[in-house]
Amino acid sequence: MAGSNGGRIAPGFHDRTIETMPRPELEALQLQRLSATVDVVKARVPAFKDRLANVPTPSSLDGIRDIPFTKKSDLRDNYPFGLFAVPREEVKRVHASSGTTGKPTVVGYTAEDLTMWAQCVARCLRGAGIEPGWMLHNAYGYGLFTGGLGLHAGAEEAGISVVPVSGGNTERQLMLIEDFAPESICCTPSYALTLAEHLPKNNSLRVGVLGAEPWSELMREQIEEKLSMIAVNIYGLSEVIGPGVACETADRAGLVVMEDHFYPEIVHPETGEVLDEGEVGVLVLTSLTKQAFPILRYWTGDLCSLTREPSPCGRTHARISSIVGRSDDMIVIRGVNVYPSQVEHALLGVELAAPHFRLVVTREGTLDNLVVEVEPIDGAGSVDDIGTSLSRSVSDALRSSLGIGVAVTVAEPGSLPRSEGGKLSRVDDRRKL
Ligand code: DLL
Repeated sequence: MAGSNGGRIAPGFHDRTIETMPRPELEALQLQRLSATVDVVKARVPAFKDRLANVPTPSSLDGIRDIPFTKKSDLRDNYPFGLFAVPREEVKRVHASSGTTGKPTVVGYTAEDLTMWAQCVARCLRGAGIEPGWMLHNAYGYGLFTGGLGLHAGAEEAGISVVPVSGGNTERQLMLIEDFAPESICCTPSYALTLAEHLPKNNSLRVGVLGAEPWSELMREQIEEKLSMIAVNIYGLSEVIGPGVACETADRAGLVVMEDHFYPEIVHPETGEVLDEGEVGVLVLTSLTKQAFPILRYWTGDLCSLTREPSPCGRTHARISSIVGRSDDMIVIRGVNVYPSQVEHALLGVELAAPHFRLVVTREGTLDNLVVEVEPIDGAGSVDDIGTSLSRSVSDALRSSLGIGVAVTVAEPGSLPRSEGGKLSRVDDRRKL
């Protein structure tokens, strides 16, 4: 696939030997590391002693299925450090992600964990086609969020010059991109679209490494077209390490899981049964080398599929599809399951609709009601002129993709919330109020 700004961006390697390791060797390594991790959790995490008492040390990779799932509630119940497997003084760093209910989810790293994490992110950046010596504008938030510091360390590990801008202050970000002329950028995809509203097409960027929130193929096309760069999907979650669990290469052929460190399974959202390759289900991840906070069969809630076919670039590690939704951000409208990503997908196919939208969910009596708020693209005309026809086109697109009719309102261009660098919540759920 051609990068749009002057030539093909080719996937590189940070650790070719590991990244192209024959699968039988990789699986032997995984089994050895899995067994060690299970033994460590049993011995050093008292909170899981009872739960794991009857779980045998796996003698094959399928043995992982005897281990119960770990859920977000386990982290909350053992807040802040109750699931750590090393003494507090060996924890060199903590991160946390905002919880939905007050207390954050806290995770910890030893010095070796931080090195491993940086190596995973370095593989992501090199695979995305970023070369040592290039500059990376890092607009992920620095702080408790894993995005900023995670990408920062990976860039340094890969020999990439990093500009630690963090999130927010879009004016300054635009100035720095113009003045420093970085070849690459990392930020959320919604923030890349915010920047694209102001940056000229002939900018210096060639590669964007975007993630931390769901985005669609159509959104990728828009970002690539508006910024004339390739846009590569990076995935991760703080509970498992942060960014760098999986990432596309410049080929954009699925997200390669760093399988020597994280063991992926796809399971049925209701039964928990392990699904076959290609089937969509919940991604469950087990850390294979983490020391401070080893995690067994973590229920990510993220829905995707998996393949173990080798990648076009020669990588042998399994690949996951883009995240198609979460098992828990699903909105049920008149019995139909609706994911924000489906709405986004439908919207991006409507000619005059901007890629900014919000889902407002209200409850009338016992019925949930969904209103989709959209904006026309700049220059499409005033809301008075085109509002009615745009809302009809969007309703039609939503009816054909969701199978139900939903109300659509058209807002003034620029009025819906934009990403300020952090994750953008597209759902305004007023049922809880
Ligand atoms: O978002 C880590 C990260 C930082 C990933 C920077 C990529 C880039 P958390 O704040 O713990 O960690 O949120 C994790 O975000 O379970 C997914 O639901 C969602 N998510 C992360 N990456 C993607 C992606 C970071 N590429 C949660 N596509 C995960 C879809 C994503 N969803």
